[in-house]
Amino acid sequence: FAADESASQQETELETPEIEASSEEALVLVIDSDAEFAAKLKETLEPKGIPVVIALDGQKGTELFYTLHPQMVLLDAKLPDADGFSLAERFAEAGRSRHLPLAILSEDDRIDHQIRAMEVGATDFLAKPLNMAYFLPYLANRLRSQEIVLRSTRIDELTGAGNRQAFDEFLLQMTNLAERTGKPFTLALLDLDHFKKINDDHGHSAGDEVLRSFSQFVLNLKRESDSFFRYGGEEFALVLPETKPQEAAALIDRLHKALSETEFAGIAPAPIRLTFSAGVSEYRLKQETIVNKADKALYQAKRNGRNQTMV
Ligand code: GH3
Ligand code: MG
Ligand code: MG
Ligand code: MG
Repeated sequence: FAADESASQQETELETPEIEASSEEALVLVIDSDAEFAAKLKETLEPKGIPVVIALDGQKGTELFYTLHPQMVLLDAKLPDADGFSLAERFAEAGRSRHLPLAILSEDDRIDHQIRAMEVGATDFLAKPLNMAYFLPYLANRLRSQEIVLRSTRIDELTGAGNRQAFDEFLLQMTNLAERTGKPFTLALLDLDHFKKINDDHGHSAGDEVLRSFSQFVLNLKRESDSFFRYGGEEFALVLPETKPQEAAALIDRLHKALSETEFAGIAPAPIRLTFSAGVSEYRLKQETIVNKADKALYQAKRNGRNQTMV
C-alpha cells in the first residue's frame, strides 16, 4: 500500500525536500483493519481520480493523518489498537480538522453508535457493508464542499499563520509586482528540526501545541511588513518585501538567537526547546523558481547540521 511507502520515506534520516501536494488534491485517508475492504475502496476510488491512503491501525492512521493532511477521513469504529470514536475525537480536537469530513464506519449501526459518532465530532456515520450506490455520490459531495472550504480559507486554523493557499496567491502577487516594478523581495522557508521526535516523545497534541507556539513566536518577532505562512506540516514561509537575502539572513539569525533563549513550557512535562533550519532565496527578474531555490538552500542548512540559515 501507498501508506507503507510513505512511512518508510518518513523514516529516512533526511529526505530530499519536496513541495507538498497542493491543497487541491483530494486525498482520502482510510483507517480500517479490514485490509481487503480498504484495498477495494482504493481500487474503486483511484480510477475516479481520488487518491486513497490506507492505515490498518490507529497508530499508523494517526501518523498519516498528521503527515499527509488528508481532505477526508474514513474511520472504522473498531480498530485493533484503538477505539475509532476516541480517535475521531482526537482528530476533531486537533482544531484544524474542524472542516474535515470525517466519517465513522461501523457494522453496528444501532442508533447509540450513530449518536456517539456525532458526539465525538464526526460529520457522518456510515453503516457497513457500504452501499456503494450511496457512498460514491456521498463522497463526491463531501469532497466538493471540502474543496470550496479549502479554497476560501486563508488562515491556517492551527497556527493562525496564513495557509498554503494564501502563500501561493501572495507569492504570485509579489512576483507579478516585482516584474512590473523591479522591486525584489526575499523568501525564507523555515523547517523545524527533528520535529517528528516531538510527536514521538510527547504525542501529536503536544506537537500541535509546539507548532502553535512557534508561529506565535515568529508572528511576535517578525517585522510588520513581512508575511508569515504555514507552508506545510512543520514548514513555514516568510515573505520579506524589499529585503536583500543578507538582510533576511540577519533577521532569521535574530529569530535563531531568540529561539535559543526560549523554552516552551506547559506542553510536555519538561520544557521543550526548539530549533529550525532556514533556506533563503531572493526574487530577481525572470527567475521563477524562488521556492525551489529556497528549498535547496533549506536542504543545505539541514545537511550542514540544522539550526542555521543558508542563502
Ligand atoms: P528534519 O530536521 O529533517 O526536518 O526532521 P523532521 O522530523 O522535522 O522532519 P520529517 O519530515 O521527518 O517529519 C516531519 C513531521 O512533522 C512528521 C509529521 O508527523 C509532523 N507533522 C506534520 N504536520 C503536523 C501537524 O499538523 N501536527 C503535528 N503534531 N505533527 C505534524
Ligand atoms: Mg521532512
Ligand atoms: Mg519538513
Ligand atoms: Mg522538519
